[in-house]
Formats: sequence, C-alpha cells, structure tokens
Amino acid sequence: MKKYLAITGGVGGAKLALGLTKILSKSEVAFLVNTGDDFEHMGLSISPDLDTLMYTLSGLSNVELGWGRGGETWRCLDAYKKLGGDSWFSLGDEDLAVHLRRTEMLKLGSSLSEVTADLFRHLGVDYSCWPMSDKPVRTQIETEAGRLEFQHYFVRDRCEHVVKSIHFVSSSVAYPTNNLLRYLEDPDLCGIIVCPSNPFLSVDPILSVHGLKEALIASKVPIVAVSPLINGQAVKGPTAKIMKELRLVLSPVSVAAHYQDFINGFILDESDAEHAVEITKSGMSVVTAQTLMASLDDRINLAQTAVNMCDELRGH
Ligand code: FO1
Repeated sequence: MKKYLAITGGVGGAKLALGLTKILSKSEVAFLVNTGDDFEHMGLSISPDLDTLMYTLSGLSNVELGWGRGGETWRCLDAYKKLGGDSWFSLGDEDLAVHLRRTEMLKLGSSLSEVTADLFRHLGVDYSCWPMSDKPVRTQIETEAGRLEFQHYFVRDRCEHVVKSIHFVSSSVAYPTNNLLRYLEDPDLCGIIVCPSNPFLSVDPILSVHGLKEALIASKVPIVAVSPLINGQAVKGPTAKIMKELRLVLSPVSVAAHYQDFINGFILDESDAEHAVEITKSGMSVVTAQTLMASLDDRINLAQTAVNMCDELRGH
C-alpha cells in the first residue's frame, strides 16, 4: 500500500485535494490542514480552511467562491446584522450549523481533531483530515496600520493593508497531533505533497508548528510542492501582492527558494518553464505541468503528476 500526505490550506489547496481523492483511496492519502486562519467570531470557533476542505471534498462547497457552502441562505446573518452584529464575515445558515457544532463540541472537551473527524464524517467525507495542531495557532499580519488578526486583514479589510511581516502566535507551544506523527512514521508512506496554497498564509503556519517541519523531513520520503503561481501571478488571493510587499521577486523561483529547506521536488506551471533550470540548480527536481485547475480533470491530472513525481523521486 502506498500512502501520501497532502498539506493544504485555502481554496487552491482544496482543489488539488479533491483531485487526490479521485485517484487515491481514504487509506492512501491523508490531509494536513492550516488552522492559522481560525478565529472566534460571533462567539463561535471558526476554522475556515478545515471547512473549505470539508465542503470541497463533500461536494457541498460554493463553487464560485471556493469557500462556504453552495446554495446558502443568509437569514441568520441578516437578522444578526439588524441587531447590531458585525456581518463582514459572511456566514450562511447551514455553515453556521458547523460552527455551532464545533464550538459546542470544543466546549465539551473534544479536541479540534476529534471535532473535525466528526464533522467530516457527518458530511460524508471519510478521508483523514487533520488540523496542523490541536493547540490554537493564530496567523497575525503586521501592517502599516499595526498588527491585524488574519481574518481582519484578509476579509474585513480585503487584503488592502501593506504586509510588513507575518506571525504565527500560539497560546502555548503548539505541537503536531499524534495522528500526523504516527502517519509520518508509517513504512507505507511514500510521499508528501504541498498543495498550491498560499506559501505565506497557508503553508508557513503549518510549518510553524513546533517540530512539524522536522517531522516531515525525518520521514525521509520525497516532498513535492506545487507552484501557487502561474505566469508569475496567483490564481486568486493575495499571494502576488504579499510577495511584492515582502520584497520577494514575483516568480516561482522565489516560492521554490522559500520551500528549499524541506522539499525535494517542485511542480512548475508550463507557462513558467523557463525557470526550471534555475530552480534545479538549488538541488531539487522540477517537473512542468498545467497547474491551473479549471475542471475536475485538471485537478485529477495535477494530482496524478504530483503522485508520479513522488514515486519517481523515491525510485519506484
Ligand atoms: N472569505 C472572504 O473573502 N469573505 C468572506 O465573507 C468569507 C467568509 C467565510 C466563511 C466561512 C469560511 O469557512 C470561509 C470564509 N471565507 C471568506 C474564506 C476565509 O477567509 C479563508 O480564510 C480564506 O479562504 C483563506 O484561507
């Protein structure tokens, strides 16, 4: 049995995750998910990237937006707004049920991993999807207007602030879950795939968890990252803007360099093929492919390319 781990956060990562579930069974792939976007809002514990993955894998997601549920109604949020509540974060009626249930179960003592497994199972997703830690880690953005909570930066202020630095704050030392550590020691593990999520907002928070990056490396299996840029631009979201503000050259070369200390392979979009040689110089292997995932077939093809690259690098 060949097993893979996929590291994901946000909408782009969830797209590739869906492709992976179409070619790998629930015992062949597990997902490690960013929780740095999590926050308390309206008195509820909200885990956007866990929910984006859950809705995507269950086929319930809002396909246009990539987050939240399809076919939502907004009656509760409208009524909440009329009572003077903050409505900048759009929570639909059925999405609210997920946050109510998560908040309730956490308050009753369940871990985030247990809550996540329960929610996924109830929505018919039987793949292992693990939060990066059961301890809270919060992404905070240092901007020209001071330090902002992630969702205030990303949604309330629509990424308009200039990013000076990004911080991952954990109330206590956040460490990887046993589910992940056991999986990384599994002799059947054959590869780790870093999905085309935002490197700074979705992947770095996961790598900030104490000992997590080291555990990935210690697994000694190939680690392959899919470029989140196409022709030097992000498919959606603020990746390009953040790279400029962090004084990084807007190129997949910068992303490969950002991951250089733990990945062995990089999947470059075919429109960026001219950068392959430069990236190879850093010692990692490079494959070019179509990384724009417009259709389900695109998701499946890119997933197969990533799995094949892990197998190539492992020598099987
Ligand atoms: N993103 C937005 O840009 N606007 C929203 O109103 C919004 C609401 C929302 C509700 C539930 C959820 O799971 C995700 C939501 N997102 C929204 C996306 C969220 O900001 C994520 O953090 C991003 O997808 C980045 O990972």
